[in-house]
Amino acid sequence: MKLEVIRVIDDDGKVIHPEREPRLTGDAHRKVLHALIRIRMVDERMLRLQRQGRLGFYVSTTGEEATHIGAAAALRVSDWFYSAYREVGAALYRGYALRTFMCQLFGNAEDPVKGRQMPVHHSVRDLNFVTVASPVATQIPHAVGTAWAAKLQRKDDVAVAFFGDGGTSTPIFHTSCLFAGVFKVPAIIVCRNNGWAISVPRSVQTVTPTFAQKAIAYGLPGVLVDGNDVLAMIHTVAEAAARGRRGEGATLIEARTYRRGAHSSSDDPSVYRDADEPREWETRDPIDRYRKYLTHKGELTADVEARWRHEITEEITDAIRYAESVPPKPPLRTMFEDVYAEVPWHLEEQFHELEEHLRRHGAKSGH
Ligand SMILES: Cc1ncc(C[n+]2csc(CCOP(=O)(O)OP(=O)(O)O)c2C)c(N)n1
Ligand SMILES: [Mg+2]
Repeated sequence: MKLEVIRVIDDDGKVIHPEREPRLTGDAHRKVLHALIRIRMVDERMLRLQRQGRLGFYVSTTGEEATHIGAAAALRVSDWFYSAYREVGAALYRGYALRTFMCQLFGNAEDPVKGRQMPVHHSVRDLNFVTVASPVATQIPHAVGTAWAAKLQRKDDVAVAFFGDGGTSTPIFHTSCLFAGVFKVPAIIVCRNNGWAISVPRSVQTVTPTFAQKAIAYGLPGVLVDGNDVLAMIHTVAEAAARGRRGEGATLIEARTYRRGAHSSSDDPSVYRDADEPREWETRDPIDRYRKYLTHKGELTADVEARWRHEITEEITDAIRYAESVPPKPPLRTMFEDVYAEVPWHLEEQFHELEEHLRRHGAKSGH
């Protein structure tokens, strides 16, 4: 079976499908481009910070930004965003503050998740951006369940789940699609196919030519989209959201893109991947394509982008300085909080024992 790859612009930013072109204002377009550039620049700085030994771990999304920024631009903030570790740009797009983002990476006293998660596992409750999931694909049933809840409550919210090509090899991907189909829930199930699952290439992840076609078995529409075309992402996710809100159920989307960088700051792809492969994908860069489109349209000039880049550099420097100035660890007591609404007596006792222990052995305890 052959699926068309949904595109709006070509690699030179020329519109090839005007009927799919999202009708955005100039400001809305600039907001999307700014978000793409911002997450690219944040990734570059964070990787350098990690190499300098100032940050323990980082995951970048270089080359894949349009997948989740496009989705964020197509949805409302009231829609639920469930992601893996490569879609944090969606939280930034929704307004997650860069200083808070940095505090999470440092696990310091102002980290909203109180040092209980690895860096990059952001959780932004007021923006409906649910805790980043690292166990592969666990976020898919969560999103489907949330979508089901919206349906039962007769709300017109949708829930989107982002995961990688590797996620499709898990049982929960299949059960989630099956459930979403049977219960007709307003979920948008997005496989961000970036060609690799750490060192496992897409060719051994599945024998079907696309991931999108798996939708047929679950009675869902399956859409294949160019994940490096942000306008195609906006178009596809907006259509899926409209279906969900009309009560027509879930959509499975395969967004084709490519992981240009390492899996994470702990990975070295040179031992398993030909160095020419990422270079080929640089010619399909989502930012370059969109910049050309906006320039042709007369919505962008080089000085505007230069100003943004200057401002973003300053903003990142400020966020790093801020995070490095905050006490490096969350208060000890936070270890005993949040499981119960009120800390019960036995945990209270353990906290006091720990305090006593630290009084005696503080210098050795490292806190
Ligand atoms: C259940 C589970 N198994 C294994 C791992 C280790 N692991 C972390 S990321 C990853 C690969 C994920 O690849 P993919 O889904 O394609 O996402 P990508 O990293 O390419 O964005 C694996 C196997 C894990 N985190 N969780
Ligand atoms: Mg992958």
